[in-house]
Amino acid sequence: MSTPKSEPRGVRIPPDSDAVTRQSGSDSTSDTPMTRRELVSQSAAVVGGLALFGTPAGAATHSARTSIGTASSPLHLAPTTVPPDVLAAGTLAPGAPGRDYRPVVVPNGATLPFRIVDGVKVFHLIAEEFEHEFAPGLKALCWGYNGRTPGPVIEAVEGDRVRIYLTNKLPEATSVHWHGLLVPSGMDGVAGLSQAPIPPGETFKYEYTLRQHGTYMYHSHRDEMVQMALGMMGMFIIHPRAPERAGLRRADRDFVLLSSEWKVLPGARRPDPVEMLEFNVFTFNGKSFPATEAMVVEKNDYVRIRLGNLSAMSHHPIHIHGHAWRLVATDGGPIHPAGQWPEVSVLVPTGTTRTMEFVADNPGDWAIHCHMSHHTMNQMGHNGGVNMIGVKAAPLDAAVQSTLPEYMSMGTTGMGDMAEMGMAVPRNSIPMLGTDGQHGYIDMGGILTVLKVRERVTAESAASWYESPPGTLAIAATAAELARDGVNVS
Ligand SMILES: [Cu+2]
Repeated sequence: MSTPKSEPRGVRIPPDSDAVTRQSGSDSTSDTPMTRRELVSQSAAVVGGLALFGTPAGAATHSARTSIGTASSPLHLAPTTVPPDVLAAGTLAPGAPGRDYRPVVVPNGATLPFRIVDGVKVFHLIAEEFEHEFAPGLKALCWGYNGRTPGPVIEAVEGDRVRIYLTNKLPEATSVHWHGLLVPSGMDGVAGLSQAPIPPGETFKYEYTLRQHGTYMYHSHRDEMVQMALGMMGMFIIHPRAPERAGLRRADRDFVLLSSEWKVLPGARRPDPVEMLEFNVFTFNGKSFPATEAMVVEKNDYVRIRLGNLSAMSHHPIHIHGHAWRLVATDGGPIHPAGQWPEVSVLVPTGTTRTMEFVADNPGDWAIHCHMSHHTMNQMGHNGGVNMIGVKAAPLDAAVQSTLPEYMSMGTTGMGDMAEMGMAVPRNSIPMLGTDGQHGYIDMGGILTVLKVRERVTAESAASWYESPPGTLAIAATAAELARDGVNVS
């Protein structure tokens, strides 16, 4: 890629972002105007400022002005808040939760524990089969990591050295790819291309230094069609080492949601990996609404939601109610503030992540869901067969009832009420499952969750529905109101 020397892609480099910005182009070639000698001397200056990393941001007043990986670094470089040679030196202490980052929240999920051995963060993933519940009433044998799908979130800090063991307890070979991570080729995890497949029973070791920050993923890269359809995926979060230095805001609540899609025929024991079109189970973090765990935040919290999508075939436009959010990063890196679009829906194509941030300033219960209406529907919405809407069913019902007295046509006025009728369903299936809300039945499922914005988060306010203040709830219009406003409903 040819990068303009001083103003990559039209982004103006602030006059003071000299040394490291330029130096950061050094490891790749000659597209910066700096000589090798200049580079060495400036690197020394940078290393001199190294002690500042790991100290509170306010204490750091100058030195290594790293490009923020957004505004001023050429696009082919890793998004980083510390100079590349500092990362390469491998001298940064392992990032610690609380000190270096505020841990993410994983609704319905978990983060992967680690131990530190000689300065290296050691993780252990176990690829295995287990029984997974998508929502009450629907279980299937899935494949994933450490007993869950998606696998536990790997959470680390830019500059960390990580060593990740993968033990294969599946009946076939596997491998794991680090989606979006800038790793050595031999660590990239594509079976056959970058490494040998990991046979059943074997444990492989991946080890590299995290030289970027952002929202990434991991997933099987061997027999992907089968292994990913059965659930072999997870998220990989790398916190910036020095966010304030790079103008990045710390979030009060930092959520991680990975969407996926499945074909589970009613009564089937396993998801069908051969399905290409007609998926019937749609999930956030492996759960279909109403099994998705609500995301609870306090009014005026600065909220980050990291959306990943590893569906086999679908892209998901994820929509937020009651707020507008900004797209601040993708799995390619952070977006310069000037380029951050305000949105209320963001398309998350499969194989990507989208990181959204907003101030939760609007108290209430707000849906966050895929806007493809078939993706907020559970199984039977897709196996329902005949379209009965508008059909005058009485004559048909009368005819059928002569042999099947219980028979009644369904769905002639729409399907919204079918969910709560509690119709008999095939074993191990969730035909039209929704749930009781405060104001009636919520007839949705799939990729939907609830953002609860509370004045004060307590166990009680988190567990209950939002109570609308007087005058702020839609209710039936009175005759007097209709007359007053000249609304004729006859
Ligand atoms: Cu969708």
